[in-house]
Amino acid sequence: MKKSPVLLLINPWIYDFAAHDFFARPLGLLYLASFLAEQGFEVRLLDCLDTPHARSGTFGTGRYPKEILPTPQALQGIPRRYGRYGITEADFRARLAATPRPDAILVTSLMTYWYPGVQAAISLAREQFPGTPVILGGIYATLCPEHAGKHRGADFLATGPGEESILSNLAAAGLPVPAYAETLDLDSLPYPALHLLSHLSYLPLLTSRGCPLDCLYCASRLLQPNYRRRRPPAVAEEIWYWQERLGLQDVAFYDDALLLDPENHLLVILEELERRGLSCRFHTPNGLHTRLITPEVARRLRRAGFATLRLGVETTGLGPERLDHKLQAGELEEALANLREAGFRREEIGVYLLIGLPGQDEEEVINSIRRVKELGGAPVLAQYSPIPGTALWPQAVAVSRYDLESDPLFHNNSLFPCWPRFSWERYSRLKRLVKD
Ligand code: B12
Ligand code: SF4
Repeated sequence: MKKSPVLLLINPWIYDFAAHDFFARPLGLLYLASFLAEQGFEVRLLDCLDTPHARSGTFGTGRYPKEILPTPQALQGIPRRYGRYGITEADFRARLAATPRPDAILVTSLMTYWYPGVQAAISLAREQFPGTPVILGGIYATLCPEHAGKHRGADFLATGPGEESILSNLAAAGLPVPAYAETLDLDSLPYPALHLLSHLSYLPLLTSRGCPLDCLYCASRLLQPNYRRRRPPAVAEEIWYWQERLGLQDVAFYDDALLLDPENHLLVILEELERRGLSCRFHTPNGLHTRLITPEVARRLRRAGFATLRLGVETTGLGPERLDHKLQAGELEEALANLREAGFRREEIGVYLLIGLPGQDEEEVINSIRRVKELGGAPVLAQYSPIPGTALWPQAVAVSRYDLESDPLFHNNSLFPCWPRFSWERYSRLKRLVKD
């Protein structure tokens, strides 16, 4: 029998000032892994973030191990400790050494400003396997193709959804690939290869890809140009499948637009789970569309066991300066009242407030924090990260005190790159206001 080509899939380290596993797993790479296994490849995974940290927080979240590193030249002067999050370099080398020589190495990428981790992983993998082709894909590769192409040491760069491009990239790298008829039907893809992770503590789940809205600061459309949904029974079946095998109760939705058209999507999924007698604890680390939280939706979320809610609100201001089309007068008030009425406690209702936007006034943030608290929600400050290709990018570049176009390190949200008068003291004041 002919031997299957071996592919080594790598999820690199995070290099940053701060990182927390708040339901973060490399779902894109895991989807690619199962897709390739189905196409006949032998797939090996090396996930730099798959450490036993997970149970240090609630619901399987937690703190990654961190090794302090020198701060890169471009970020000098930031009074926080830069470092590498995840497994140690020695561990990475040992795992590479224990892997049979692969026919190709596939590397994923997430935040644009985490590229030093990508670079480090590629360079060590090349040391161990000289001559093996390296293909880089994922979010950083898609949002910064020029930078990724020039600087990261891969032989091939893949942008956009990997299922559409990986076979032609492997063929270009000289591997034999099967014929494959592309499909837009998400339910025809195999489940992500969650079983390859050693320390999984919750199920990451996607019921759709993309988002039909177009908020000025968001990259959703650049990453997934078509909004597509799975069929509700297929989603329920996947949850059942993983619960049977992995016995995990916590489920984290990764959707950009989970709540759209609830009567035909999320509520049907929840109904199906109830019919099957499945009990889960759900988390929505990505913001939900606030205006869609009707009394009925709120009741159903409560009954189904939603434990971590995050609402995508940006700001409570309703003037023309809003950068999204997500909220109109009275909608936040109504959504929060509906959630409280359904039995959610304040600390369970996290309301994302985007801070550090170009031209954003600190007063507006203060008002938003106060308003959310008054309404019975818990404000959660989400620091803005400027993203190339988004409608807000030109303005971000114009106001930033960093040369955003020269280096994606400057997209780091910890820098507040688009608040010209930023100071840690101001930020601490805002954080205190959230807590008080
Ligand atoms: C889920 C999600 C999260 C999750 C966890 C993500 C994770 N795995 O770690 C949570 C909620 C924790 C999160 C947090 C944040 N996130 Co986020 N997140 C997302 C989201 C919605 C989906 C990512 C995802 O899993 N998609 C599903 C999979 C299937 O798609 P995928 O990863 O892209 O993979 C596909 C392709 O890229 C490709 N591919 C992937 N790897 C490879 C490899 C090869 C070789 C090939 C060929 C192809 C390939 O094929 C895959 C399958 O089709 C994206 C937006 C989006 N629509 O993508 C934002 C996004 C990545 N997040 C973003 C931001 C800003 C943040 C935060 C900073 C928000 C904040 N202010 O706090 C934090 C920071 C996280 C941290 N740890 O510090 C930005 C990116 C900013 C940037 N500069 O890069 C995005 C783009 C959203 C946006 N605003 O537009 N996030
Ligand atoms: S609603 Fe959310 S996912 Fe959709 S475009 Fe706006 S920020 Fe992006």
